[in-house]
Amino acid sequence: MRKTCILIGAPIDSGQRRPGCLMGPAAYRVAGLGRALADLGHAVEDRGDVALGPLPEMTPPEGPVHDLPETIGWTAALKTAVEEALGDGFPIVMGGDHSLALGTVAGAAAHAAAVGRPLFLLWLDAHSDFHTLQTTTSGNLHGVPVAYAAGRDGFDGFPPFPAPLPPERICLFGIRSVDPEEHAALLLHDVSIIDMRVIDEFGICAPMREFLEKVRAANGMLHVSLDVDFVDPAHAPAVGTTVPGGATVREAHLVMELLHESGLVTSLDLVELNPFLDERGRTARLMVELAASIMGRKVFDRPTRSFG
Ligand code: HAR
Ligand code: MN
Ligand code: MN
Ligand code: MN
Repeated sequence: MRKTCILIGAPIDSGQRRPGCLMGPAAYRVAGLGRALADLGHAVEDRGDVALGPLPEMTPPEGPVHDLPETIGWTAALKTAVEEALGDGFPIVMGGDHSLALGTVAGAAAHAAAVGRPLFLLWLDAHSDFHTLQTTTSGNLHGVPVAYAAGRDGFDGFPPFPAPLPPERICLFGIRSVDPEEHAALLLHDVSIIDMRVIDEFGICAPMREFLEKVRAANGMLHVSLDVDFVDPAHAPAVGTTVPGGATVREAHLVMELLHESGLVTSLDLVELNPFLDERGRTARLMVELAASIMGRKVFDRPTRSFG
């Protein structure tokens, strides 16, 4: 189905300490994201980069939390951008580190609440990103957005999350790095956890289909947040937080193909690309190809689902 893809640049690197993610939107444009989507027959509207609004006045908290006012500022800006874009089409947010999802998921949740549908969240990542401002030891706020979306306490200074997601509407897929505090909190929440151990044993398809069936049965909207480090660093080196043992290129494409076939995805983040760490643009190009897969590109376009 032809969609109106709305590209939103989110040049954000306040969510961690290594500079470079703010070049992400430019790298996606150079790698031809818009062209790839247009080639699939979609309408493409690039809304440019989101601007950071006024920062909240606050005394920075004690402890490790890094760049809190900036991150709160970006959260407000991205929430508005995604909520508006969902009224007009299919938002694709070009990050920027994963702290941008504090805003994008909030925007999607606000839109879903307004249209009276439940929002589901698929988190494709090496990490669970389930810290709060209180539990993070690194202080890097790219490690907290799932907890914010789940409505956990510990987000002083942030706007309250609109319509927090019950944990059973959240799926962490591909994870293989979970801090002790996150682990303890996840045990108390019924988030569905498809870690690499599950994927090794059952493959991509069965767990993904199970989650998608839940979304379909609830007539849900589905926000997909794709972290570069979901893919194994051998194929996607341009990320600050590499964890070996990730998805292969084909596994990542298969996830995207299943998501496309489901017809359930309503918004997408592309996060954590650090072009400064890339090798001749290969990670940026892989991410563009994965985005094309989720928007309908196929290896071979069979008229029916048969293999003869
Ligand atoms: N859990 C670690 C921390 O909080 C690492 C978080 C890394 N997060 C991302 N996004 N790169 O998934 O510091
Ligand atoms: Mn900083
Ligand atoms: Mn992440
Ligand atoms: Mn990650």
